[in-house]
Amino acid sequence: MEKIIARVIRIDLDIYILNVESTDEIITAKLRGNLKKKDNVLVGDIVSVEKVLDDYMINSVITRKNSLIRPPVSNIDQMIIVVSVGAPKPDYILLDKQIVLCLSKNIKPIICINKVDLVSQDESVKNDMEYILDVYGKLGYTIVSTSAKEKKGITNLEALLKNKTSAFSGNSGVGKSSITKEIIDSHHVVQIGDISRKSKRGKHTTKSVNLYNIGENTYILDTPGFSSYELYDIEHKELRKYYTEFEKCQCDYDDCAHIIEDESVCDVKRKVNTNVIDKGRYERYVYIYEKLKEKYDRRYK
Ligand SMILES: Nc1nc2c(ncn2[C@@H]2O[C@H](COP(=O)(O)OP(=O)(O)O)[C@@H](O)[C@H]2O)c(=O)[nH]1
Ligand SMILES: [Mg+2]
Ligand SMILES: [Zn+2]
Repeated sequence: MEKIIARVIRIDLDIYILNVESTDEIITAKLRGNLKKKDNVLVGDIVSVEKVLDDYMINSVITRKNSLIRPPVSNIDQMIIVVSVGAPKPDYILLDKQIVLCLSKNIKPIICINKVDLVSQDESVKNDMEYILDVYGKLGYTIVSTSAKEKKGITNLEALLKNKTSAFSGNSGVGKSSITKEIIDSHHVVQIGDISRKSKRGKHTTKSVNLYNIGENTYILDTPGFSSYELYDIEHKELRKYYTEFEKCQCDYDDCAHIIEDESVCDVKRKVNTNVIDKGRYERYVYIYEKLKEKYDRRYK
């Protein structure tokens, strides 16, 4: 019996489409009975497969690095958080929430500023671009600038993807599909829709989660459903752990939430007032904290 290690790149009802690690060959498989529980196997999982006569069967799932609920995916190394500097304008609350989500899931956040071709048109676009480069650059996050329209910066972005599994996120209209299409097309990725049609199961819907193999050990995740950025696992009290700029602060109390505490005891507040910490980042922290607290307070009601 042949034993194979493969990556789940798409799920069509009960058909699992896999990329075989050693050959990059694409195969379809079914689940062994013991795995047949919803969400036991996710797109992104690395699985152990056996060939039984002519059929491939998934025997087990190798321990995950991480997993997300919406979309249901696993083993994400980095998130390409796409923000557009114009049409739509950057949504900074969303950007900060996405960074928090990444840090809480051990995913490296990479900020991709798209639509940089619009910078020359408008002063406010330029200001947003400078704000992101300054504030998020100082925090140590990797930032890449692109124009999917003019095909600029895409190779810089691609260089960051090597040997990693990357998900693209960002609000609607920022250019995720344009960027991923550009990358997928240039790598001549096998069209997975064809395989699922051959299997005569389900329909090829745009909602499905696809993991594209764009080179040795390099995958990108294209999820049209990546619109829910609810911080479902995080309590308001924990939120502060995911703010890099708070790490160096010496508040008087270890459990300082940096919310109601006075400047005399809260070093975060002092650093906001002296512009060491960006005021916008802090105000958004307070906003997200309050939202998480409301949810927490409602939890048993
Ligand atoms: N000016 C400009 N428009 C872009 C750029 N990238 C995407 N767009 C346009 O923005 C709109 C939304 O792009 P899309 O890729 O569908 O965004 P998504 O919702 O994030 O997948 C489309 O009309 C694109 O043509 C860019 O770099 N510059
Ligand atoms: Mg899209
Ligand atoms: Zn504090």
